Amino acid sequence: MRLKGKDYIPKEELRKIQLERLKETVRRAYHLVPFYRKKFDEAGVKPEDIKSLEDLQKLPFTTKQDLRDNYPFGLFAVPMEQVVRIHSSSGTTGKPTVVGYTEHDLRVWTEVMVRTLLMADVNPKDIVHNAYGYGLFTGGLGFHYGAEAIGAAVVPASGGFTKRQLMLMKDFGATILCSTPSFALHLYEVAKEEGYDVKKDFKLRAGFFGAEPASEGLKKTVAESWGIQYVEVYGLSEIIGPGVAASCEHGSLHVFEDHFIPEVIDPETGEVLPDGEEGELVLTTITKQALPMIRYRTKDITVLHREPCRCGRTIVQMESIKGRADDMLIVNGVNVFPSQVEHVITKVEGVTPNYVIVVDKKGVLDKLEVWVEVDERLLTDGVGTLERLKKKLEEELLNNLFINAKVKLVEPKTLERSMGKAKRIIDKRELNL
Ligand code: DLL
Repeated sequence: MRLKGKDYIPKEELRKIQLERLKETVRRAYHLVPFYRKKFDEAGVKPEDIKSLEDLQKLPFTTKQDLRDNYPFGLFAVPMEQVVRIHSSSGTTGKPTVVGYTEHDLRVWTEVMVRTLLMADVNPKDIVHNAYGYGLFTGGLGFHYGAEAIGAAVVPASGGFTKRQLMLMKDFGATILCSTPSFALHLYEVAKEEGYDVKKDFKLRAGFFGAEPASEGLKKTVAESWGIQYVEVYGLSEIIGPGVAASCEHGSLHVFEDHFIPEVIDPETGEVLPDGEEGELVLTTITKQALPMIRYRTKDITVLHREPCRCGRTIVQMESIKGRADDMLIVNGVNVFPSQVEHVITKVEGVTPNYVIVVDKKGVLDKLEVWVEVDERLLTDGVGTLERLKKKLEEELLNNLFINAKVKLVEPKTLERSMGKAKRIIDKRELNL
């Protein structure tokens, strides 16, 4: 429980710790990583110029491309004999991004994962069913080490084999589920199909969900169907893995800012935005040894808030990620994220939260089609019902998001399920060009 106290540290004290750690990180990066030295020199900044937390803004950004250009280990700040773990993120194009950890880094990671799990008071009596993928992906091992450090019993289920996972969850009496939100929904759907009485057969009391965006509607569906506390977890391998931020009992995501300093910038100009304004999240690690990340552009769109949280934690709050800048669709001039489409869908009665967005081009205009699975119970209703439902969804999308999308209702269980991160967009524009 001592670690939980770190979330309540007085703000002034926190700022002091951050500044000290930031200075040290910048010094190490400059002297140990030629890439950072070159970039800082080009920008005309020296480690000594960092005298306050605001001076962070003087430093240049780091991007995924920088990691790729220095593939695999070019940004490491320690010799390989000090590296004890390597992870990598798959990356849809080109080389993966590779990240390394020293023993100290693994301790930091475990600490933030313990603080994450304490958001639902995970304790030694808990049985933690970990359905995040084990392997190069950071989800599996990140949760594993955190839960073990608490003394809970971890079931390293990893992804896939849905029916077997349900059997183990029931037979072992899992109290905690860790998975992507889309997989949690999939587990629930299969549990119903298999005839489980979800609230009686399972002992789940909380779940830790992340690695992909989830709308408020999907979170509510997952929490209510399983009857559990929904803890959101945010993170990325470049920074550490899961455990950069986690949500408290009031649903506010808190960034563990004694380890990671967040900023929000205008993605176009790079200008730092004031708290309360939406933009791209930029993160700086201030305790990591093997791979210090300075002003890393995450491409994730969010808002920071510093007003006190009802839970009493003093560390900064972050809104749930709306989406990645890469995934933002521009439909005839209107910007829209898949999570916003999801939010609209989850508010309409008669459909499930399973959907994909198909983007195509018609002349110069982008054309959007949303395929949504209807609720099984509606299949026996007449064509008229389905037609009205389709119209209703189209109207809601237009009224809420100002986009003209065509809705296609599809039969239950026809859209592909993912065992990890869900794929929500099918972009035909690239194929047509
Ligand atoms: O997804 C780490 C993780 C594992 C986080 C398990 C939470 C739970 P990457 O594979 O490197 O790492 O992907 C990082 O996933 O930049 C976001 O775009 C997205 N992401 C992660 N958490 C959330 C979240 C892991 N809670 C990328 N909400 C990030 C929305 C998320 N997007």
